[in-house]
This record gives sequence, C-alpha cells and structure tokens, in this order.
Amino acid sequence: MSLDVYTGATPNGWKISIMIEELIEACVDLGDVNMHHMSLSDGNQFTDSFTRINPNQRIPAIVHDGRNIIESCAILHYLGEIFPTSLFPTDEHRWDVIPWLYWQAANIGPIFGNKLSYTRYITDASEEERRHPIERFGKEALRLVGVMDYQLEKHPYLCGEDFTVADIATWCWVRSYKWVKVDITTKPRVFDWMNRVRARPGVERGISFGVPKDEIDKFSKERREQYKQNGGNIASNSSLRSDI
Ligand SMILES: N[C@@H](CCC(=O)N[C@@H](CS)C(=O)NCC(=O)O)C(=O)O
Repeated sequence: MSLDVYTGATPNGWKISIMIEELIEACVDLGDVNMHHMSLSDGNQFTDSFTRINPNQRIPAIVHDGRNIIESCAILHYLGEIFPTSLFPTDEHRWDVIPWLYWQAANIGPIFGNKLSYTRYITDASEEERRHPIERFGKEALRLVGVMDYQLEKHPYLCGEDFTVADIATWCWVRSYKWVKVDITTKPRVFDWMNRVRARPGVERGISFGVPKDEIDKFSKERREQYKQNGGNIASNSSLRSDI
C-alpha cells in the first residue's frame, strides 16, 4: 500500500497535508506515505509526469495504490472513506458533511481565490478594472462567512459536534482572511472556530508543510513579497497557460 501526495504550501495544498496529519493523529495506518513538494513558481504543475497524474495541472493530487485522485475536496472525501474516522462519517451522517464539502469547493474556494487574485496578484489590470471584481468577490466572501456563522451558532464545527473534512477544506481558505482582505472579525463565532481548528496538533503539523516553523501563522515580509510575485505570475492574463 502506498500513498503519494503531490501538494504545496497553498490553501488547497494544505487541505491534504492537514488530512494526512489528522489521520495520523487518529492512529490510522496509512501505509507508506510519500509527500512530494510541488513548487508552483518553478512550474512543477506543468511537467509531463504530473500532467499524467492531474491533467488539470493544479495541486493537490494523490496516487493511492495506482489510482489517481485530483481535486482537493474529492481527495478529502476519498481519504475519509478509505480510512474511516470521525473526520468523515461512514453512516448516513456523511450526508451532514458531503454537502458542506461541495459547498466549500463551489463557494469558499473560488470566491476567496478570486478575491485574493484581484486584491494581491493580478498585475495586468488597472486599479479601476479591478475595483468591480474586488467589490463583488469581497461582498460574496462576507456573505459566505455569514453562512458559516449561521452554522456555527448551532454547533462547534461546520457540520455538527465533530471536526470533519468540511472544516479542513473551509478553514484552509478562511485562515488567510487577512491576506485575502476579508474582515471576519465581525463574526466572533467564525473567529472562535478558526482558533479551535488551529489548536489541533494535526492542523499545526499540516500547515507547516512547505513553510518554515516560525512563519506558520505570519509570513515574513520577504515571503509575502515572494507569494505576491509568484501569485502575480500565475494569475495575470499575460502569463496564463492555456495549452496542455
Ligand atoms: N479546484 C481545485 C483547485 C486547485 C488549484 O487551483 N490549485 C492551485 C494552488 S491553490 C494551483 O495549483 N495553481 C497553479 C496554477 O494555477 O498554475 C482543487 O480544489 O484542488
């Protein structure tokens, strides 16, 4: 049994390094795990060998016993099902979790991702051109945080009493609220949830993948500059790769 994980130091990437560490915390025997660090700035996602694993040329991806799985939330679902723990219920309660995993993939990820790109990365549009998308994605991001707040009024985690893959997926994006410039401080319940999740040892180890220990919670000025430059190279139209 072998599990190859292709991931990197990004919100979607950390979902999987956290999941691996949470499964280890739950004493699951994962077999041989090989973590492959993917450098997006070096274009590792575009190599022929990685394209054969993920034709979509994005991280994360895994190969488990010869089966390739792409898309971060599908990977969380797969690992949750293959290695049963409270992270992913196997009885009918999985239907408390699966919709929120889809919700993250369809909403939080794209909206926070676009807000981030227009706020920090895109270099080939004027301030005026960026104004409308920043406002639109900013408002929608706040609405989504409001939806989380509604859920968290009922229970400590998004889907109930237990920490699940839906929390992992959502937290990885929402934790970057300062970088994305979405003010979640008006929602104390979301803030408390952020801290509750951050306090987990598996989460702590997962988010240190690809990041120096002393920068887990706050990147250095140099790293912020580096992220900005790499993000700009990836997000701007002039450098978008359209071929595969
Ligand atoms: N929907 C995908 C999104 C994956 C994605 O966009 N990954 C980013 C990093 S967070 C990436 O690989 N970007 C590289 C690029 O755009 O070239 C998922 O959830 O796995």
